[in-house]
Amino acid sequence: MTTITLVQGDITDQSVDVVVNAANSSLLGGGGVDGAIHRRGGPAILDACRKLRASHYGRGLPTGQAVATTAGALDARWVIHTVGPVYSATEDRSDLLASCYRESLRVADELGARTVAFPAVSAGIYGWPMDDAARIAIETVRATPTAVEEARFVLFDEQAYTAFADRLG
Ligand code: AR6
Repeated sequence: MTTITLVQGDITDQSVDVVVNAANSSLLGGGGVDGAIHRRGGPAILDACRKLRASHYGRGLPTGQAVATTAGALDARWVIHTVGPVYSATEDRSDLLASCYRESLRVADELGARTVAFPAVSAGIYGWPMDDAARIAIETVRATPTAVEEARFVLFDEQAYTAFADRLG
């Protein structure tokens, strides 16, 4: 059984096996949680991302997929980079967002990780409404078979924390 826990705070402060990054398909960094992870984790993460681009993802990491690198100077063993969908009011992209969580857990299982910290993927710059992002995140983690013992959602502000807490019940 995977225990879902909620923390309000900064994901780069977490001591876990895996920190999940809400990346973009370039894997070359950006703003939001992606910027924070690269800043705090240092250049080893970007180096590893560049190598992955050269070896596997010349066209970018597709939306909904996930890939692992070193966690650099973070207090974690790996960063799993996943690319959330940009929110659309006219097209249902929920399954792509769910895929981010499923694929991250699949990669975490391959690595043998037991504790995984997730941000609210797509709920920042990519514009996903927080309540719906929380619903998809929690439903998907609950429904995904995994050896991960703790899935920790790390929510940056009170509004995000409350949205996840309401969903968790
Ligand atoms: N710890 C935890 N959560 C955070 C942190 C942090 N340090 N910083 C921001 N958040 P976002 P997205 C929250 O925008 O929507 C980047 O440029 C934030 O408040 O980081 O998937 C990438 O390169 C929000 O609730 O990710 C992509 O281009 C949540 O994390 C694009 O942004 C996700 O917000 C991805 O956009």
